[in-house]
Parts: sequence; structure tokens; C-alpha cells
Amino acid sequence: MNKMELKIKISMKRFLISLCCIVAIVDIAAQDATLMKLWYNQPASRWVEALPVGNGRLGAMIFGDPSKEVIQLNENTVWAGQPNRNDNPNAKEALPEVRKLIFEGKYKEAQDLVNQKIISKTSHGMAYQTVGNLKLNFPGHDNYTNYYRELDIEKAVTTSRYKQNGVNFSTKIFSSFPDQVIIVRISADKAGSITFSAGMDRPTAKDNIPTCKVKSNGNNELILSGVTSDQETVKGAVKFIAKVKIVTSGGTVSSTDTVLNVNKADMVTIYISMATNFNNYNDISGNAEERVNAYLQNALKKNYEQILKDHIADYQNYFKRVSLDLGVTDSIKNPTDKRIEQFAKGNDPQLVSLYFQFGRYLLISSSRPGGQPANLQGIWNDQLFPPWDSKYTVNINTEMNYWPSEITNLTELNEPLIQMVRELAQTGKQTAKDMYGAQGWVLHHNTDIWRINGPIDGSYWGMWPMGGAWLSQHLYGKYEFSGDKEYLKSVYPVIKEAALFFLDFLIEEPEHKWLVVSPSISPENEPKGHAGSTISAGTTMDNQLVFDIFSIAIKSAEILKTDNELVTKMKESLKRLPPMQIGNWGQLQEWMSDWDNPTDKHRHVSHLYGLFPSNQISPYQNPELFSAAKTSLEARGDESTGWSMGWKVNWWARLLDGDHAYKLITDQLKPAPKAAWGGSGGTYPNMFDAHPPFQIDGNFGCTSGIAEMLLQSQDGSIHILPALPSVWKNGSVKGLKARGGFDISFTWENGLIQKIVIKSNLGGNCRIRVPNEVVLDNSSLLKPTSGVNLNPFFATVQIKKPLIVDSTKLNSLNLKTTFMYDISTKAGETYTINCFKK
Ligand code: FUC
Repeated sequence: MNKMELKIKISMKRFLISLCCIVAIVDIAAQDATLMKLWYNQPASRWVEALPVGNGRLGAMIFGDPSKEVIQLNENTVWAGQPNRNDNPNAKEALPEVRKLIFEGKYKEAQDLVNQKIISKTSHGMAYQTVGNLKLNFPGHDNYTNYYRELDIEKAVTTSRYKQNGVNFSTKIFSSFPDQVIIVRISADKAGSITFSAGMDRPTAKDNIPTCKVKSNGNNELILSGVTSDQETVKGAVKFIAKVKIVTSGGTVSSTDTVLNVNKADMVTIYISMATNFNNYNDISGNAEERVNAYLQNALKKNYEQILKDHIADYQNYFKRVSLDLGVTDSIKNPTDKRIEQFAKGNDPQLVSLYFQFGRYLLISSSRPGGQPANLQGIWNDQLFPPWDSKYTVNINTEMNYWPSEITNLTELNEPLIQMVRELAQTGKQTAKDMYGAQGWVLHHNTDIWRINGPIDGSYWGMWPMGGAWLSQHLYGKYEFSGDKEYLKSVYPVIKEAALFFLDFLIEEPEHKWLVVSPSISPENEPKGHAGSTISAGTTMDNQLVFDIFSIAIKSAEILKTDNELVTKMKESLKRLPPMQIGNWGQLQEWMSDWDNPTDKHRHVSHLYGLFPSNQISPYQNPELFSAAKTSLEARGDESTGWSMGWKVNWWARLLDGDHAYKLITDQLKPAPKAAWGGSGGTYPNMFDAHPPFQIDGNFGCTSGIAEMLLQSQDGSIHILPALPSVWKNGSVKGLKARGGFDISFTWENGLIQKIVIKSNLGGNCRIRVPNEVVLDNSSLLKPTSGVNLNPFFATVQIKKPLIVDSTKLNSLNLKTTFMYDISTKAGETYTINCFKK
């Protein structure tokens, strides 16, 4: 990286001397564009070193190789199979027997029966598939010097450049949402220097069978086309086409059957258009060819500069809403891969802000209105059958992808998820009826582009009918941040039907007469002594999820003034749910019985759903549960898969322990193992999260966790700096969102709040909780408080008192003192609070 790109504006006023280093803090307004780059001194040698671009629909991974450039391509509707369902009609008949076996404690027998009668016998979901690769061969470009490549996440453009035989070459690549094409621009500082050949390919199927056709059409175009794979019982039927058009200034373009040759051009622009016949989960009658041509023709009408300008403006409309400054040190002089290697040594706070913003970059690039939601790999996948098919695992992974969407000010990007949930509510209605004879809709632990709802992979992992209850929380969450009643009305039927399923599916358990979900599992974890089976009834996570789905259905109905009778029924059922329980070693019980093993390190810690993303466990409302949740999390340990560590950052933030949350960030930002599988999670050189293998949820989970360390709004107030680690002494953040329609920006020094700027979008009481007692310059608007909060968006959750085993000892809490103030706000007004330490 050259010096020009490192010009950082250091505000002299604001540098601090910490134990062993000097940390220069950059003024937030002047946060230099150069800080928002991932950059390297060598081309990618593996896919997880390549750099991702995307517009929600079209993705590419760019290797930046001077002589053999690879641009790996994705289109978000290229999935194996075709419209299909995977319900098992035998479930209904087997259900009473399965439940009986569970209540008799015959778990292994119950699990076997589920495997025979309830798990799908047709398909376990279809795979998200790569489109293929565009390969550019530059003869003689092997002895380059001055190599540099970057992904600029402030512009969403990659650049690679190098010098060959005295000529400087540069390639810029981006995926444009406004123009729906991927653009490659190759330039050189000497006329007539650009000579290369372009070809395309795609991984072959078993026995080397080709999976696509490639041809050139004499019009400076290359066309790759194919049909997606068959998988299990489902025939592949998605037709896809990628069309690549080369436009040069100077030089010539010639072609063979399958290759385009560019000779001595001054400048080259490559337009990549991709499309399929997919219309929706139930209809693949679209015309891929017409679409691919329409996108290409439209883009060709515009010049490169205009396409780039429109792309950057569109992208920045999202990206620029939030900025985060945690300080800048000399570490930024190192390339990104080095910084990841050295992060654990400390002294690189800017890598955390980069990682945070990279999470936002990935969401903007993989989830746009009109497209599919981000799957296990977002939209980036180079295989025909990627890990877990790169589909949607909804017992944590899909939800985690969307955790940053509201708090980091990207609400529109929820649209693909919301649309998927609407569709799952349609397909899942039949699943509920056919499999369980229940009303409403149900989803088990996975789905795909065809919106399958049946249980897959075997009872041990898949007998979990809770996907609808969890995904529906996201629908309501968007309302909590926006207060948009029209929107709430539009999603209420989905929320209501998700709740209706549980009204029918809950069953009374014999011991306490609680209403419980059965059969189910606490995702993928096996209770102590259960020898190979996970199945049980009334797991803690299920109880929390049912509590939440009933609660949001009730709240929505009350806000929309509808469904009185149903509300009464749900309130009755709520009373009969099991309480949370605190077991023998002071832990929050994961199951209805105390089966928790204190040495269990399982990556799923599902019973802490109540702590995050839900808000049923609070230091201020129910300290016993808060203490028990902490005991459970401590026992589970830190290092784990990528997504598990991402979740733990959020939990430690909710446990108000910034240093422990930061420890998890350090674990997550360590280099991922070199082997594709195995070992604990970490971060690849391209900053993708390693499960391992690559899984994007950890990126999003950690991004959300960083935001939760700075701001929370689920527990009766807007809590500013709830979990600030001691290493982030000074900093600032701009543009985060809080429930109740507030935009929040603030700066802190020495761990104390300095200035807060709050924009109120809905008006109403704004209650803030801050770490330091402050005197406020506009005190007429502001009063210290501890009383009832009148803003309904800050209502705290009323849960049943927990059951606590007599002999148990609870850890003490040692909560830091905080201070609360109420600001009476008007919609549209901005409130600036200067805080002075008393
Ligand atoms: C769940 C997790 C795995 C993995 C898979 C995609 O099953 O337990 O760790 O993330 O989803």
C-alpha cells in the first residue's frame, strides 16, 4: 500500500498514551476512505483469499491474478432441483406414539420412530450452485512487480494492479445493483498493451460429466448456459445463462468456438450478465435468455463511468449511514492478512471497525429487495454441492445473518428475508396440516429456495418444529425499530399463523401439567446420559420461542385492534408454559429436566436465545436468570465454530461484560485453520468467517455483537455503552438505530460518554441509560429518572418467576452503576446532549 493511501488525519487533540502504545484517534467526520479497505500484496491463491463483490443477485469472487485471472460467478437463483415439497405424510399417525415414548423417558425409541415416520423421505433440501468462472489469460504476465489488490468497502469496488514490462495494469470490478451486471474494467498506462484471452468453465459432475455449454457468438460475446443438478429425488430444472460481452477501445477482438481473444487494446470493459428461468419458489417458467439479454442491452447503453457512479451512489446510500471509530494505530500499514495474523497481539482497534463495516458490506452485497435472502454463504459459492448445500439453516444461521440489519441501519435489506418468511408461511401451512393435523404454519430446521418445510437430516438434528416461531421474530423486530403500523399489518397474518400452529401443537406434559412442544430438540445438543439421542419435550429454547411468538402475536393484534378472542386464548396458553429453571450448578437449564453437563462445550447454546436475540433475561428485571445464563455461558467456553463465537459476542454484550465480548472478537479474528474442515472457527485472509468451512453467519453475528457492545435497546431504555471493553477507551459511532425509532450517534472518552446525538423519528419518551452521571446543557428537556417508562417500545418483558433448585448457589452480579434520563422528544427532531462529568 502506498503512502498516499495511508494519509490518515490524526486529530492531535485526541491521542492517548496507553500502556505500551500510542493510539491515534481519527476524527469521525474525517474517517479516511483508505481505512475501509481490505488489501493484499499478492493475488489470491485460494477461494477464501479471493475478494467478494455482489449486488444481492449477482456475486463474484475475484482472485486478482495478473496472468490467470479468475472471476468466479454466482446468481442467487441457481439452485439444484425445482419446485418440490418434502413433508412426510406418515408423521400424523406416528405423533401420539412419539410423544408417549418421550413422556415415558424412552428417548432412543422416540428418536428411531421419528427417523422412520417423521423425517422426510423425499429430499433434504437442494443445493445452491455456482454459475461457473470467467477466466482471463494474459500471456507473459508472470513476472510482475509492484503488485497490489484491494476491496474498497466504501465504494464496493475491487482493484488489482501490477507492473509488467514497464507497463502499469489495473483491473477494477464491481457488481451493480442499478444496472444488474458485473463490470470488469481493465486499463494500462501504455496504449495497445492489453492482450488476453477469455474463456468460461464450470465444475464438472461426477465422472467428469460437463455441467454447462460454453460458446462464443461472433459478437464479442461468450455464453455459458446450463441446467442445475438433480438432487435426491428431485430433477434439476433451473436454466441459467451467463453472458459476457467484451468492449474494447483500440485493438481487436477475435473468437474461436469457446474463447474470445483481445489483442493490443488500450482499455477493456467486460459486461457480465446472468439470469435464470426462476420466477418464484413455485414457478420456473421465466425466460433466462430474454432476461440475460435485457440486462446486458440496458447496461451497454450506459458508459462505464456512469455505471460506476450510479453503483457507488446506490451502495453508499446504505453503507454511509453508519460510521465507527475505535481508534487507528500503525497496524493499518500492514496488509489485511497480516493484520488478522497479528490481531491477538493487540493494538489494532481499527481491524474491529473494518470487520464491523465488512459485515455491513456483505449484507448490502448479498441481500437486496427483490432477491433471495443471504444463505449460509451469502451469495458466494464456487461449488455444485457446497457444505450443507449452502441453503438456509434456521436453527440459528439464517437468523444470525440478519441480526445486524436493524441496529446497523440497513432495514431495507430485510426484505428478502421477510419475503421468504411470507412464502414459508404459505408452504408451511400445508406441512402443519399434513404432518401434524395442526392449523397455522410450521418450518423445521432448514429450508431452501423451494421453501421446503419438512424435517431433514435425521431426528438428531432435524426434529425441531420451531423455525417459524424464530423467523417470525424478525418480522416484528422491524416494526419495533420503525413503528410502521402499515408494515405490521402486512406481516401480521404470518405472525398470527405461526402462533396458531403452537396453539394446536402444544401438549400438556404429565409431571407439571405445563404446555410444551413435543417432539423437539435443543438444537443439535445431546443431554447428559442420553446416549445418541437429542429428542425431548419442553426444551428451554422452545419455551422461550413459544413465549415470544405468542407475545408478539398478542402485541401485534392489540396494536392493530383485531382478533380479541385469539388474544385471550394465547394469553391463557402463555400462563401454562414452563418457567425457566435454574439447575444444580447454578446454570440456566437447557432442558425441562436438569440434564446439563458442566463440561459440555457444544457450539449451540440454544437456551440462551432468551438472553440474545430475545430479551427474556435481563440484569435489571430478573437478575437470577441473568446470573444463571452467565454461569451456563462460562461453562460452555469461548472457542468454537465461527457462528458460535459470533453469537457469544452478542451474549457477553448482553451480559454487560465488554472485556469478555472483546475476547470473543479476538478469537473470531484469529486466522482460520488452513484445512477446509475441522478445528475451531476464525477468519480467512479475505475476512470471511470460518465455521470452518466458510459460513457467512459468523461475519454477521460478530458485526451485530460489536453493535450490541455499544448500544442496546431491548431492556426498558436505550443503553449506551453497555459493554465497552477496556481497550476501546475512546471512540465514536454514528447512525446506529434503537427500538422506538431513534437514530443514535455518540462519542466517548476514557470510557465515559461525551456527546450524544439522538434523532427521534416517532417522538415519545426517549429513556437513555448511560455509564456516567452527566450534567446536560439542555436540561429543560431532560430529567433523571427511574420510574415507569411511558414509551411502549421500551416495555420490558414480563416472564414467569424462574424455578430454582434449592441447593443451588447463584453467582453474584456486580453490575456497574448506570444513570437513566428521560428526554421528551418530538418526531423529526434531533437532540444533542453534551455531557460533562460532574
Ligand atoms: C447447523 C450447525 C452447524 C452448521 C450448520 C450449517 O446445523 O450446527 O454447525 O453451521 O448448521
